[in-house]
Amino acid sequence: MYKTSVIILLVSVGVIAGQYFHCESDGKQIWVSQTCDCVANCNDKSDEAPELCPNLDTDCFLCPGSDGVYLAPYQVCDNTWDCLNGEEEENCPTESAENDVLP
Ligand SMILES: [Ca+2]
Ligand SMILES: [Ca+2]
Repeated sequence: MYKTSVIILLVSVGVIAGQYFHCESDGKQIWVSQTCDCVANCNDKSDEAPELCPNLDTDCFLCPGSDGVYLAPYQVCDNTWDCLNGEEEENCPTESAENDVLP
Protein backbone atom coordinates (compact mmCIF):
# COMPACT_ATOMS: atom_id res chain seq x y z
CA MET A 1 0.00 0.00 0.00
CA TYR A 2 2.75 2.40 1.01
CA LYS A 3 4.87 1.43 -1.96
CA THR A 4 1.97 1.98 -4.34
CA SER A 5 1.38 5.46 -2.95
CA VAL A 6 5.03 6.39 -3.37
CA ILE A 7 5.02 5.15 -6.94
CA ILE A 8 1.86 7.08 -7.73
CA LEU A 9 3.37 10.19 -6.17
CA LEU A 10 6.60 9.83 -8.13
CA VAL A 11 4.73 9.26 -11.38
CA SER A 12 2.54 12.27 -10.70
CA VAL A 13 5.53 14.49 -10.02
CA GLY A 14 7.23 13.14 -13.14
CA VAL A 15 4.20 13.82 -15.29
CA ILE A 16 3.82 17.33 -13.96
CA ALA A 17 7.51 18.09 -14.29
CA GLY A 18 7.56 16.57 -17.75
CA GLN A 19 4.52 18.29 -19.15
CA TYR A 20 4.82 21.86 -18.02
CA PHE A 21 7.41 24.54 -18.39
CA HIS A 22 7.39 27.58 -16.17
CA CYS A 23 8.43 30.90 -17.68
CA GLU A 24 11.36 32.38 -15.81
CA SER A 25 10.10 35.88 -15.17
CA ASP A 26 6.44 35.36 -14.27
CA GLY A 27 6.17 31.60 -13.75
CA LYS A 28 3.53 31.35 -16.45
CA GLN A 29 2.85 27.69 -17.18
CA ILE A 30 3.05 26.41 -20.72
CA TRP A 31 3.31 22.94 -22.25
CA VAL A 32 6.78 21.54 -22.59
CA SER A 33 5.92 20.91 -26.24
CA GLN A 34 5.73 24.69 -26.60
CA THR A 35 9.38 25.10 -25.69
CA CYS A 36 11.92 25.37 -28.49
CA ASP A 37 9.16 25.56 -31.09
CA CYS A 38 10.53 28.89 -32.37
CA VAL A 39 7.50 30.77 -31.03
CA ALA A 40 7.87 32.81 -27.86
CA ASN A 41 5.11 31.71 -25.50
CA CYS A 42 6.65 33.34 -22.44
CA ASN A 43 6.69 37.10 -22.19
CA ASP A 44 10.41 36.91 -21.46
CA LYS A 45 10.98 34.33 -24.25
CA SER A 46 12.51 31.98 -21.67
CA ASP A 47 10.82 29.05 -23.46
CA GLU A 48 13.02 29.82 -26.45
CA ALA A 49 16.19 30.72 -24.58
CA PRO A 50 19.44 29.62 -26.25
CA GLU A 51 20.45 27.77 -23.05
CA LEU A 52 17.27 25.72 -23.29
CA CYS A 53 17.26 25.34 -27.06
CA PRO A 54 20.81 24.88 -28.38
CA ASN A 55 19.52 24.19 -31.90
CA LEU A 56 17.46 27.35 -32.14
CA ASP A 57 19.67 28.89 -34.80
CA THR A 58 19.44 25.86 -37.06
CA ASP A 59 15.84 24.87 -36.33
CA CYS A 60 14.34 28.34 -36.50
CA PHE A 61 14.60 31.37 -38.74
CA LEU A 62 15.95 34.46 -37.02
CA CYS A 63 14.43 37.65 -38.36
CA PRO A 64 17.36 39.87 -39.38
CA GLY A 65 17.68 42.98 -37.28
CA SER A 66 15.07 41.76 -34.83
CA ASP A 67 15.55 41.44 -31.11
CA GLY A 68 15.69 37.65 -31.24
CA VAL A 69 12.44 37.02 -33.06
CA TYR A 70 12.47 33.47 -34.34
CA LEU A 71 10.08 31.86 -36.77
CA ALA A 72 9.09 28.23 -37.10
CA PRO A 73 10.02 26.58 -40.41
CA TYR A 74 6.40 26.57 -41.54
CA GLN A 75 6.33 30.37 -41.27
CA VAL A 76 9.14 30.73 -43.78
CA CYS A 77 8.05 31.10 -47.41
CA ASP A 78 4.35 30.90 -46.57
CA ASN A 79 3.65 34.20 -48.38
CA THR A 80 2.84 35.89 -45.09
CA TRP A 81 5.16 38.40 -43.51
CA ASP A 82 6.07 37.23 -40.03
CA CYS A 83 9.29 39.20 -39.70
CA LEU A 84 8.77 42.95 -39.52
CA ASN A 85 9.80 43.45 -43.14
CA GLY A 86 9.02 39.99 -44.41
CA GLU A 87 12.67 38.99 -44.67
CA GLU A 88 11.78 35.31 -44.35
CA GLU A 89 9.81 35.53 -47.59
CA GLU A 90 12.87 36.60 -49.53
CA ASN A 91 14.94 34.06 -51.43
CA CYS A 92 12.07 31.64 -51.52
CA PRO A 93 11.81 29.31 -54.48
CA THR A 94 8.91 30.30 -56.69
CA GLU A 95 7.46 28.60 -59.70
CA SER A 96 8.54 31.38 -61.99
CA ALA A 97 12.03 31.48 -60.55
CA GLU A 98 12.51 27.81 -61.32
CA ASN A 99 11.98 28.56 -65.02
CA ASP A 100 14.28 31.58 -65.03
CA VAL A 101 17.68 31.01 -66.52
CA LEU A 102 20.33 32.94 -64.71
CA PRO A 103 22.70 34.87 -66.96
CA1 LIG B 1 7.61 28.42 -27.55
CA1 LIG C 1 6.09 34.01 -43.33
